[in-house]
Amino acid sequence: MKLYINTTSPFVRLVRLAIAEKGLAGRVETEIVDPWGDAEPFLRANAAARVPTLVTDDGTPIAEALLILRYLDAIAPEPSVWPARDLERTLTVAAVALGAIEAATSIIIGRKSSPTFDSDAVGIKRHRTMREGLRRLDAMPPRDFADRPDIAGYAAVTVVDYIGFRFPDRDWLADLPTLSAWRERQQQRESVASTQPYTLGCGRRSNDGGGMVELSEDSSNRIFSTLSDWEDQLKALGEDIPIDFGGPEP
Ligand SMILES: N[C@@H](CCC(=O)N[C@@H](CS)C(=O)NCC(=O)O)C(=O)O
Repeated sequence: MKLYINTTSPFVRLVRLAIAEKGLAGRVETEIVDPWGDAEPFLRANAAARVPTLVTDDGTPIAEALLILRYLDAIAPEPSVWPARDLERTLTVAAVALGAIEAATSIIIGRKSSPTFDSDAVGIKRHRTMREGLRRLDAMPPRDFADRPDIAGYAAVTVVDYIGFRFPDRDWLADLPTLSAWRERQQQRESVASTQPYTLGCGRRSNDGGGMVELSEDSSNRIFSTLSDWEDQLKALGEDIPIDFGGPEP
């Protein structure tokens, strides 16, 4: 399978968390793309040209994070993304976190067309959604990954890290001790530690002008976990053309 990703997207992270927890990493080749670059194979796989996009082993494209998660549950049922036990609570918590993820990315994307997006009516509502979402997660945290990795935990860890990463002007968890402690406890989990968002990298643009980054054969078979991991792979390529993945894409 091929998964089109970037290194920052919270929607990509939801999928990468499930891939790691389900032990599927060895079956998924990842390719970093610029979602605004319209690289041909990526655009062919997803008319919306958004990450994540999965292409299955038989070439079937599947876009949208939640639909990809549905597929991953079908091919690797355990641990289930949405286990039957306590399903209602799991979905409630996940919905709060997913709402805040949507709000955060809509601000980052909104800034591309309107520099005043944050202070416009929609931006103000999105900021409230982030604040209120985190407050509700503090009141109703998910299970620890060690207990059960599911959609609630995936979405909560993703939103906490993404908001801290993209909106670093304040300490979002300062008044949220329960959520802060919950996040801290997940840090040792391999899937969590290895999927944190990061920006900036160096690589080699492919010649088709589509914005793809060429990676060595063996490095393209894995998910990059940290910036230094990414840099190590690029050093091995011997290429040094800066490519900024930390630009406006969420
Ligand atoms: N609903 C989609 C959202 C995906 C999404 O918005 N991805 C962003 C990166 S976080 C993207 O590719 N944006 C490019 C664009 O909006 O054209 C999902 O769940 O997968």
